[in-house]
Amino acid sequence: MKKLLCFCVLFLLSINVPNAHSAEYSIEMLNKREDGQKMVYSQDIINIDVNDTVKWTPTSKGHNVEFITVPGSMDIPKKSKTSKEYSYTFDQPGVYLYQCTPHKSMGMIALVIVGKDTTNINEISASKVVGMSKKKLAKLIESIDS
Ligand SMILES: [Cu+2]
Repeated sequence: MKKLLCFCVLFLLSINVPNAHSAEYSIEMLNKREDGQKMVYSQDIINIDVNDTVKWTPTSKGHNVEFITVPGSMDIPKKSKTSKEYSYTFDQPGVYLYQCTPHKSMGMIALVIVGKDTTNINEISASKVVGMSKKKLAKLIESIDS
């Protein structure tokens, strides 16, 4: 009985180790989303853990992923090729802002929040976005705060 209890405790401990398994999430690049929004990613904000991967799929053609603001002093990842699948593994916590280069003025921007860390939100909010993306960015940031 004691042995069984010990096994159970070990088992519970083992499944609670953070980042024991990193996950992969999928985001689609779309001309039109189910909610009627045009030129959008399937998710405006995605919350993931450190070391998780996001894979962007070119469900509609003509889109890409270009990071604008990333946490701290890390380098901005290279922008992806238009109409190609793209994956990125987020090993640094914080908020990441990205846009679609061809539709950056049409509000085609989105956020990745890694490890629930929003300490760089002021840099995100000061990011240079254009056209309809200005309003959208403000809206996205507002939705994080609430
Ligand atoms: Cu686009």
